[in-house]
Amino acid sequence: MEKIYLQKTDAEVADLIKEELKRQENTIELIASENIASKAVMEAAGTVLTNKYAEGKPYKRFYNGCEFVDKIEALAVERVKKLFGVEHANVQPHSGAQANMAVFLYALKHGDTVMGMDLSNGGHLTHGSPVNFSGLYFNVVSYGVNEEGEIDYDEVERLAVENKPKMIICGASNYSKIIDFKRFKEIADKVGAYLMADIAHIAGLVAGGVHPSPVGYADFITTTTHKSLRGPRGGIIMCSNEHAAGIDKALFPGVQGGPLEHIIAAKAVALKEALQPEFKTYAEQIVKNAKALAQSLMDENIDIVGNGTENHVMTIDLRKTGKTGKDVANLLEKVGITANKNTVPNDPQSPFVTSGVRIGTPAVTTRGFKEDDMVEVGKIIASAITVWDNETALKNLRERAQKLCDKYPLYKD
Ligand code: DSN
Repeated sequence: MEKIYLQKTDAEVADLIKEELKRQENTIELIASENIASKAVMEAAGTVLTNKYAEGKPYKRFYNGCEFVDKIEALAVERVKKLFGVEHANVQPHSGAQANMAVFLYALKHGDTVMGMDLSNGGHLTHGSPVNFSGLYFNVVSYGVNEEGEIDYDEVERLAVENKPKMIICGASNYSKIIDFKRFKEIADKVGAYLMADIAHIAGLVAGGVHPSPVGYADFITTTTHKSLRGPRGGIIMCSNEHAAGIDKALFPGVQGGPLEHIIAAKAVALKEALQPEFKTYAEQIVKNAKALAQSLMDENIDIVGNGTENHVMTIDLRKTGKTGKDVANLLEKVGITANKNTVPNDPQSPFVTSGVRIGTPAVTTRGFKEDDMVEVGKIIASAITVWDNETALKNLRERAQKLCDKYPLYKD
């Protein structure tokens, strides 16, 4: 991955990228929303396609010279349709947030009522957080999870009947159970609401057939491409033909200008990878690894919200330890494990401190970690929380983490 021209032109940036590569190589990445894109994906992202303006849709552009980007974008669209079995796909969203914004613009009017999962209960900023456009310009009714970290569907139904939202959002950034899309659709139908499924976190699991698909239930499906789907950073919107023209118009010119064709090419490559039989094995292994990690932690007397996971993600509940999520996430970085602080249900701490740490397995599974390795990762985490500020013990744990990193190089050639 030598970057000859970059090194000559801007050694400062080139050296920092090298440092970041080293950091990734020598760290066990447990941030549930991160992954390790293939060299092919990165190669496509770093191409002359970055030079091209292509506002509009394939074969209907506002600029000339789009012959090849048209073909690339059309390929990406076809691959999304095949992978998820949808009628229409737009691969232009720069991110999941932009994809969600376009759905809001298409489906809602300023001030309409929308229901989504509360951010501190595992939802997402764009699902109605008061500091986000979704919370600032719409009337938001939030639902949460119970102490076991599960959505209470009866409560969602009660809130929907009471508040008559125009759209209900399902999907989460931190949810360790399987989402019941059918039940959400029944609730949405009962109150005449649109249903939007944001599958950003689980897209790879849905693509791999490990989690149920919202297709056939949700009116709009949005996702990012860089989480469990393992592509470049970006977003996708999927819907039926009925909403296709409106959704496309909401994204461009409604939300975005020119699409990032270099990233769209990288999305096409990632989608081709996700269509291979090996991807199904990968998706299955993500969940097996998450279950093994959850079990290992619980065996070491560490609480997990909901006592396990059916997903790629789980939350360590630190309440009985007296430690905070913020401090434990910083401690883990010392022993070579990256994770992020996260609230637990009914968290007594603020979102900046928290009583939990979110951990997930998409990235380590890409590296090749298997269940046995996850047991060791669980032991390292549990020991770190116990030994706390014993520098010698922490150094020893750092060495154990390094052994796992050395066993599974980030990029094999
Ligand atoms: N920030 C992402 C996550 O970490 O889950 C969601 O967009």
